[in-house]
Amino acid sequence: MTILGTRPGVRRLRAAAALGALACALAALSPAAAGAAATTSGTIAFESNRAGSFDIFSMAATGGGQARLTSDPADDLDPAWSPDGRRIAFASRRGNDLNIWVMNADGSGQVAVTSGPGSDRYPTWAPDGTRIAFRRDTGAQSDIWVVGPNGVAAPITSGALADQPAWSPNGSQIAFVTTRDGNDEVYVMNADGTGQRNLSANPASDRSPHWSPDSARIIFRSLRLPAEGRELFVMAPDGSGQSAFASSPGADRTPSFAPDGSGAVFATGRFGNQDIASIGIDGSGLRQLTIDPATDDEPTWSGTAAPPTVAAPGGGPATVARDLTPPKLTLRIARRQHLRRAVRLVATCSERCTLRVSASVRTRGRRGAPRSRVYIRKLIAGRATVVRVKLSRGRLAVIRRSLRRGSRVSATVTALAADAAGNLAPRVRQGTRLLR
Ligand SMILES: [Ca+2]
Ligand SMILES: [Ca+2]
Ligand SMILES: [Ca+2]
Ligand SMILES: [Ca+2]
Repeated sequence: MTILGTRPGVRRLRAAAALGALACALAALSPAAAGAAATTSGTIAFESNRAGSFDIFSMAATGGGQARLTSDPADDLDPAWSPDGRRIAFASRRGNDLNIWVMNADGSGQVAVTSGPGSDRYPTWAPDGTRIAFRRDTGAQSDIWVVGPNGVAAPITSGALADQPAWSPNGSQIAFVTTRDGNDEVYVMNADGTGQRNLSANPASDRSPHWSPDSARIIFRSLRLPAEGRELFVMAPDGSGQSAFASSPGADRTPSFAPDGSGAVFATGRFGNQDIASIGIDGSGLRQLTIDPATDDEPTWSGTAAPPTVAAPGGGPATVARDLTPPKLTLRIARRQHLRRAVRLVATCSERCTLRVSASVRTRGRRGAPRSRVYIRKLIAGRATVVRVKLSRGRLAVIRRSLRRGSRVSATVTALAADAAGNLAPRVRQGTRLLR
């Protein structure tokens, strides 16, 4: 989907104003949903390919202050906060070999801590901050290794077909993924590699385990609900009480607990491309945190890392972690649509906004597939901007036929606003309007 011309000349602005007068404002948001959202404090690291290769980024838990921490042309993946929040371990393919690296939380001091043959990924810190467990895949074997402060790495499993280790915050156990039983299962073992046992025990794929801060719960993603795709589950560390806490038609993956246990941050396809979102541990309070059209993945949340800082436009101090009151965003769908190529909207924001728009058009009660590509538009405070949501030729033909037959045609538009620091409004604005 593409947003067409936005340079509204004076005439178009007048036309927009006229359209605005004709069109009724879209439905206002309902008040905050019941239930507990995840905290908005702390700092989140994640990977994104928005600058070409994958890099590690950090941001406030409101989405504000997004900072790029690595800039190597090789892929940088799998960030993991040290327990004190001062360093980030990650995997990097520099030199065409995957190894574990460590850097300071601001991206300085990047140094490899493993080397040599084998693809090393998924670092996870021991709670004392001196050792890092990771997966080493040599092609013949895939096991969990631990590298200590002296730089010496040693395996703690043998022939385990193991992947994605996660060290419990109390230090006693490491959860991991293995295919030894014919499908992906979440296992747990003692931190020395003994006592391995299957926790998930389900024929569907179960991956990406991560511990709650009190080591009393493990979240993971499972494909066991085939109609839903990848969904987030929680269970006790003995495998009991497995239940889904986040599910939607869009795939949810790579969950990580909030530092206070109030919820989780995860990667999701719910918003048209892969983005980072947070959600309360009871499944309420979904909040989108990234709006970039690139792939954003593998988020991890620290309660002790220093919050990100960015300079405000103009040089003043930026309010980076703002629990944003949604800017007053008005969306109108023009009543008289010519429907040559697009549904025409008029958007006005009370402050500088980054706007993501998606739309679906329903004919005779049949909903068209919501547009999955993302429009990113920057709106200037208070200025009405015409936005055209382009539709496919086939979709337009169907809509025109419906209109000729006198059928009802309605458009639903969803928009999310962000402030200048990148904090995203906690909820979207959505409205539906009859085109005829
Ligand atoms: Ca990179
Ligand atoms: Ca290597
Ligand atoms: Ca399984
Ligand atoms: Ca994205």
